[in-house]
Formats: sequence, structure tokens, C-alpha cells
Amino acid sequence: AALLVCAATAAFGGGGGTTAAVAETPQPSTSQTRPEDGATGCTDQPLPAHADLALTAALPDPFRGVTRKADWPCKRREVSRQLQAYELGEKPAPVAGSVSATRDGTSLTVTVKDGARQISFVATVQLPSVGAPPYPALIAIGRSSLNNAELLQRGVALINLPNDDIAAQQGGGSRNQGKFFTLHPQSEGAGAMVGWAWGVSRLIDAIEQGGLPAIDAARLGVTGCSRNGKGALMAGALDERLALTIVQESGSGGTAAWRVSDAQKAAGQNVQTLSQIVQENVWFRSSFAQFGASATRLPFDHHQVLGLVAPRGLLVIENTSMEWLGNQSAWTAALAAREIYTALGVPDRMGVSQQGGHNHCALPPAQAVEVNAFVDRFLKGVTGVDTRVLRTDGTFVVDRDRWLPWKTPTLD
Ligand code: MCU
Repeated sequence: AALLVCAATAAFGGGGGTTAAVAETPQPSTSQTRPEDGATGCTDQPLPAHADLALTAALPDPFRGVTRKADWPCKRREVSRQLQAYELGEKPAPVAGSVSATRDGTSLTVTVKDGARQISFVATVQLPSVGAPPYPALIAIGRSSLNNAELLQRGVALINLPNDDIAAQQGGGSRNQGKFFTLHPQSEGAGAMVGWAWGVSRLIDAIEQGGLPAIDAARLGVTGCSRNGKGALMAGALDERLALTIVQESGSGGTAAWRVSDAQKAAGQNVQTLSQIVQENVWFRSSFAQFGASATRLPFDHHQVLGLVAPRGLLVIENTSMEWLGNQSAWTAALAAREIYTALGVPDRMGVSQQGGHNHCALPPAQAVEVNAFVDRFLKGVTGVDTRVLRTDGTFVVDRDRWLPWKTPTLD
């Protein structure tokens, strides 16, 4: 089904429409009031305007300012603020007491208010056939393209978030459309993905309030494939209540690093780049187009977006048969992200698996085994599960001197 959606809305490697680059000043972050953010007592640094950002050719050092494990929550907040300011748009904090939910069988209607405005979206739930409530659950951006029947048989519920209803992704003309923008007119210009991440967080608020008594709010994960895989990464990066993030075939704008994708493109490969993706769709904030000419101006790259999930569970699944996804770039970014997990002393909490020879978003059996391991450990709480997944069937040699010239510290 995912392939059909993509085929209907965009051509792989195609040109796309036009989107005007709008120069916007980064907004201050208000994230300390969000229930999904853990860091407290951080000193927020100013976010320079686009023209004042320094150029960095390599993947930026994810350990700048980090000398102890205890520094990680504030470092994480710094990268999260950069991600929102330059790439996604601001994730609004909910007004206290503004989220409510009503359940009707397998549908959960989540209502969010802001002043006189209110919106509702409907999430649908599939409960597992084994085990007893409250069940762990995977929240899917749109729908899950994992081994769904097997997951249900293993005692994990599946919840579908209607992401297109929350923030549309129908090409350049769908900018600012969807319930997220109806509720938050001040979010004009934000990318659809921050709307989806916001939707996941408000769904979790509703579950925490007992909206779905059959689901355990402390054992939630998120997943999505392709464009919705990019969204799953952003949801996992921006909500610390998610115990597991499974990012499937997300490619550029997801696991891949903008800088390395540009290098692949420069070497003649048909790889999606920053300058192309901001033309294709409204996943990113409109002002992100400013970086189209120079991804090296970004103060972070996607190894650090993956790193925002640390130290929580993260499984990256890619498909080496899809050149457009930038697998060399995804492999490089994922290995760089894994250095963050290593520095935090938990390398086995992040898995990376690249395998080709199958359709886009069609999970091959060997990757289903890896999904099961991560689900068992991080959602079901099974002990002794081996989650050391680090493999590719590609022939990628990571140029560490070029992309990862920094040192991974040993943090106390
Ligand atoms: C891999 O995700 C996207 C990709 O970024 C787009 O260029 C393409 O049009 O669609 C992919 C997708 O979402 O496929 C389902």
C-alpha cells in the first residue's frame, strides 16, 4: 500500500514543483513546558540566523560540549532546538489540560484545544491476540509496514496515527494544510513532519490519561516507512516517552545525512538531496529551502537527529536496492549516530540493518527477526535479547577522515 501512495503522489527521482525560499528568523524554543521533554535546567544558546552560521564540511561533531554522560540531556535539547529552528518548524507545547480522548471500540478520538480552537483526530487500534492488557504498542505514522501479523501474535498492539489528516503531504501545494495548522495558525510555514510528531505526542498524552486502558503508556514505540519513516524518526527524536523508534527505509530526510547525500549526488548517483526534497513536498519548514545551496551551513546533520533518540531504543532498517534513498549516506550517518550510543555506553540499544532485493517497504524475513528482537527488548521488556544488529549487504566504505573526523569520548 505504501508503494501505491508514493506512486500516486510523486515519482522517485523526479523533479517536482516549486516552493519559494522564505527567509525566516529562527524562533525561540518553548520546549521546557512539553510533557515529552526530559531536560531541565539547560542554558539555551542563541540560534544564529542562516547567514551567520559557519560552514562545516564534515558531519558536525556530536560531542561538542559533552564531557560527561550527564551533559547529554542538555546537548540533546540543543540539537532538538536546532532541528526545529532550521529544518522542521517549532513543535508547540500543549496548553495544560487541553488534551482529551473518547474511545469507541477500536477507535480513539483525540481532541486538542488551544483557546477557542479545537481539533480532533481518530487513531485506530489493533489489539494483539496473545498476552493480557495493558499491552505494549507500536504507534505507526500512517500504517506499519513491518511484520504486523507477527507483532500482533507476539503481544504487541498497533496504533495507526492519521498523519495526513494532521498535516498534509500532497506536494508543494499542500503547505499549511491539516488539523495541526487549523489548531496552530502561528505554525504557518512549519513542515508536515513536526505536525505528525506533535500528533504522536498528543496521542501519548491521551493514552497516559487512560484513553486506551488496554495499552501500557510506559511501553510505546513508533514506526513508519519511507516518507512516514522520516516522520517516525522525528516523532522518536522529539518525544522521550517513546521507548523504541523503528525507522524503515526513510532515506534522505530520515536516516541519510544531507552532506553525504550531496556527495553521492556529486559523484553521479541518483540520490535525493536537500535541494531536491524541499521542492518535492512539504515535509520540512518552508525556510529550510535556504539550505538547498549549502547543506554544510547546517549546524547539525541527521546522525545527530538519530542521536536525539539516544539512549532509548532505535532500529534503522534500510533497503540497498533503492539508490534514491542514499544508502551510502544512511550507512555513514547511522554509524556516526552509533558513536553517540557508544559514548553513552549503550551501543546495543541502536541497530542498523541494510538489505536489498525486495520492494520498497516490504520487510524481508531477516529484518523481521531484527524487529522482533528490538520489540521484545524495548517494548515487551524481555531480558537477555541480543540486539547487536549492525549489517549491510552494500559495499560501503565509510570515509571516517572525511565525515567523522572527530573523536568519540569515553563519558563517565
Ligand atoms: C523515501 O521516502 C520518499 C522519498 O523521499 C520521496 O522522494 C519519494 O517520492 O517517496 C518516498 C516515499 O515516501 O515512498 C513511499
